[in-house]
Amino acid sequence: MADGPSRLHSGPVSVVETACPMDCPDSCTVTAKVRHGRLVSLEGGHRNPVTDGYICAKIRRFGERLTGPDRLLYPAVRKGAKGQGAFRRVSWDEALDLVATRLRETREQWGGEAILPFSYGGSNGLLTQDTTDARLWRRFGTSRLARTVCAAPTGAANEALYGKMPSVSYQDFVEATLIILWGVNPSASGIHLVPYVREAQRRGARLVVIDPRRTPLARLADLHLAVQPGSDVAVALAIHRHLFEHGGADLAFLARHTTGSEPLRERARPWTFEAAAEVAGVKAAAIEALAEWYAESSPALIRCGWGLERNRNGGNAAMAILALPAVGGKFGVRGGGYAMSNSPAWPIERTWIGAEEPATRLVNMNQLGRALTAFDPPVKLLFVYNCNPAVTMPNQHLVLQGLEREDLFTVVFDQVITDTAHYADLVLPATSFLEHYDLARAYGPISLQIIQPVVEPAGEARSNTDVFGEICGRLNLLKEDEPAGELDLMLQALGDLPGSAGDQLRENINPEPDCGFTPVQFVDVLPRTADQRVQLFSAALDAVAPAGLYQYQLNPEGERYPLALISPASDRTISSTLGELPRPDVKLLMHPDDASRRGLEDGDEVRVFNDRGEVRCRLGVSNALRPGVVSLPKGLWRRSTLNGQTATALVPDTLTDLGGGACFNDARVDVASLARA
Ligand SMILES: Nc1nc2c(c(=O)[nH]1)N[C@H]1C(S)=C(S)[C@@H](COP(=O)(O)OP(=O)(O)OC[C@H]3O[C@@H](n4cnc5c(=O)[nH]c(N)nc54)[C@H](O)[C@@H]3O)O[C@H]1N2
Ligand SMILES: Nc1nc2c(c(=O)[nH]1)N[C@H]1C(S)=C(S)[C@@H](COP(=O)(O)OP(=O)(O)OC[C@H]3O[C@@H](n4cnc5c(=O)[nH]c(N)nc54)[C@H](O)[C@@H]3O)O[C@H]1N2
Ligand SMILES: [Mo]
Repeated sequence: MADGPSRLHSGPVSVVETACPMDCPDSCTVTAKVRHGRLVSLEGGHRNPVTDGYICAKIRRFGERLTGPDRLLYPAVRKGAKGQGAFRRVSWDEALDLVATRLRETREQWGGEAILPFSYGGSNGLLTQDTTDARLWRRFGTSRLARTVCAAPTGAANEALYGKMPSVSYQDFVEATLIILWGVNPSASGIHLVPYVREAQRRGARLVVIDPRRTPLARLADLHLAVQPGSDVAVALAIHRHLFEHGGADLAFLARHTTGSEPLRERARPWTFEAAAEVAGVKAAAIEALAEWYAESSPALIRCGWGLERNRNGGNAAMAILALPAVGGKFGVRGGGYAMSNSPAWPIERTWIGAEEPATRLVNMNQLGRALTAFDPPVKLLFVYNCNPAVTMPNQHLVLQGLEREDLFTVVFDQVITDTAHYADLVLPATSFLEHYDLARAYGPISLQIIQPVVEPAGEARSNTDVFGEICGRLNLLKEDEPAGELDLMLQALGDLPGSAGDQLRENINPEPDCGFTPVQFVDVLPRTADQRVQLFSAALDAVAPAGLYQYQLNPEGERYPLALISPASDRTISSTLGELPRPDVKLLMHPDDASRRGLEDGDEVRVFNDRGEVRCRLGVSNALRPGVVSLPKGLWRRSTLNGQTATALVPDTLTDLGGGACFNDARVDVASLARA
């Protein structure tokens, strides 16, 4: 914190180059314009060549969050009922003493595992999570958190098959002659990919989109498979079957670079085009066309997204999809293979934490509601940061029920007074990426950039590194001379980065990882499995997955609730970040057939319900959705619907087949008019 008048960029006008850490694959370079210490504008910068010159409309508006009415400016303690959001300002000293005292008392009385640190940190750089915070929790011996809300099933699949090999970067999409966008909507979730896909099309590439919704790129595709949510594993296995049975399998590649192709072939055998079409609700001929195109095209590229993983079948779906380039022999050429999270391109060890993980209780974050209401020993102290679980975790009703517990002490450390912060006993104000140092690692294209403060922190906001460093200090958990402040940690992290990345970053150069910016799979990078082969089948995982590997399971709730609810990323928020800003009418989207069957019309007020909850909002009738599927935006705040429940109220807290992931797109619901309720 500055203890005098602000000096930072306080001249008439300055231009600061920084980067965006939001949870989006792209990681834009951002040029901030500041006048007399106040932010004037945010525009695209040029250091990251892929995001060259433009940023999304959301981040352009980030200034509205920075100084908006929801911004947290001071530490404060609760003075009303939980959920009410009434607070009394306290000093940082009081606040930090309170945290330290509560941590000590809770551990003494209930044991360290009664403390649950809760963070996801998707929209954080490398320094605002897993630095002094991890040091605190590890050394103090709290419960551990499995950060599974996102990318757990796809991550488990990528790890199992390829040991998380870096994948095809955006720049190389233009080389592909067939691009399959599978369960991904870059027009909202990573906009800088779109021009590369369009350029590939201009050069003659075929485009296939597999998505229950007609997304903007689905409209421009040669083939759109509007599959039923959760059926991807069947579609992928039908393509495998075709490859194995009609000469499309690359036997030489399989022999040399893989293990386990036989069991995969066996599991694929029942999945004729007709069988897969039946489950997916699409035409068998369409799957056949896709299989033939895939067999005959090279370079053929599959972009595996995250929409398909959020389902009980998500892990198996991701495995079956990621196995396709191995069976089809699509690696070894620029633009061929698969594209997924590229964060493994920078293998960063986080040595700066300086503490080993203890063997304490591991809590799956997707079951926060259960953890707060049914665990023994109970959770008595919850410390939430980098996360907004009241609206982003499954089974919202149970999460809120847990947060309402009078005997639970909840700390929420955030930039704004989120829906979760309304339930806090203590709120702490956090800085944003425009107010602190950090490192932004992209996970679509490959890049690593420095984030630097652009303006002074609003009010008394402080950075995570500083605050957790201070708490460590109050609990005597710091070793002598250990860096615990923001800038010290930044310098330490730069020193600990692989190769000369740290030195290059200091000199404002884009560092290049060992695999290069645009790796060709099986040329520049090999699987990071023990034997450097693709593990197409693992007996261990086969035993863990409820139905076994490469198997499909039906959602039994479909019998009572005929509509599948999905809740994908929207262009208004990043998860729930920026969800506080005013947004136009929020709608449940539904196909015209499903609407007329229920006597519903566009603009009607409806209730979307199942046994878990009910969301009240307006209806949007749209043929962009396939019949039988309805959609609500991800990341809504409670104020965005008519009754304060959001999509997560309808989402089960069951876990995916692999990776313990969330089943956001595996909800079954029905819809009725509110007027007639
Ligand atoms: N603007 C914006 N950008 C974001 C985010 C955001 O909230 N807003 N979130 C960021 C984060 S945290 C993530 S993880 C990524 C996610 O980015 P994406 O990978 O694009 O994931 P989603 O938006 O969840 O879903 C993508 C598509 O999958 C479809 N889908 C849903 N269920 C299924 C299914 O069962 N099978 C198939 N084939 N498709 C299905 C949806 O209709 C949707 O169009 O985006 C990041 N970027
Ligand atoms: N219905 C539905 N829900 C979903 C999904 C879905 O598909 N459907 N997708 C899920 C996915 S993919 C994800 S990744 C999760 C994400 O869910 P969350 O992890 O809850 O992410 P956000 O909603 O972005 O909340 C992050 C919070 O951290 C705060 N923050 C940012 N930077 C800092 C910092 O430096 N310090 C501190 N202390 N706080 C900071 C932000 O202000 C924000 O309130 O949402 C999931 N929720
Ligand atoms: Mo995510």
